[in-house]
Amino acid sequence: MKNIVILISGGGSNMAAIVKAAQRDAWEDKYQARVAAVISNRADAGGLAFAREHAIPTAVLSHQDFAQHAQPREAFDAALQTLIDPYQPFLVVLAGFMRILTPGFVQHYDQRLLNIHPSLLPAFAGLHTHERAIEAGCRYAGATVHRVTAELDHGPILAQAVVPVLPGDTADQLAARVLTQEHRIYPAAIAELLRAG
Ligand code: NHR
Ligand code: GAR
Repeated sequence: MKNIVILISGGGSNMAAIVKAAQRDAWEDKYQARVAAVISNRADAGGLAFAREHAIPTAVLSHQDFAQHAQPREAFDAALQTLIDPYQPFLVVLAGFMRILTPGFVQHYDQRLLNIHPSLLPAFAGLHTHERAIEAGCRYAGATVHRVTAELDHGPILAQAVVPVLPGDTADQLAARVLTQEHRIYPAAIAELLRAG
């Protein structure tokens, strides 16, 4: 069985889209693959309830608990690795996960770590992508599925979707339009990697 471990921080709608695609498209029969666990760095992440309702094991690892460490990010990532590794994941999928990961963590999951970023990379790496796209006068925005490398939002691109920026759009309106497309391309990109083996 190929295990997929999903990391979230919030609503988890991308995670839910992946779980639903895995069930609808019978990933377990087709690819011997399943969402094996959902891990959040926030106890109040909305997505945890969805995962529990779907009988997927969940864990919470709060980054705030590592603030007192000499190297908080390294310590958090080491603990995260300890939670993930028992699943021997084929893929570790960031889905609205909001903590920058250390080079050591990224190296450990070399080639197996994916992210979805709410912009047309290489434009607008980092945060507040929708505000920045509107501010720049972009006519098009979108989302990018990419492999995660040590350099933030710069890994090889696996899939993209484009949406128009409409006159008068607020960041929230644009975010909602982009999110709908995220729910389509993220499961599709993962299925392609599962097919490729
Ligand atoms: N880690 C690495 N090494 N490389 C990437 O490409 C990563 C990553 C971790 C997360 C997602 C990314 C996004 O799609 C992602 C890609 C968080 C931040 C951030 O600044 C930036 C980009 C992304 C995720 N986080 C703050 C931090 O100090 C915290 C912000 C918060 O908690 O709200 O880690 O956009
Ligand atoms: C998505 O738009 C995702 O691309 C973005 O946050 C949203 C999460 O929604 N990710 C980032 O901004 C990462 N920094 P979700 O929790 O409902 O999937």
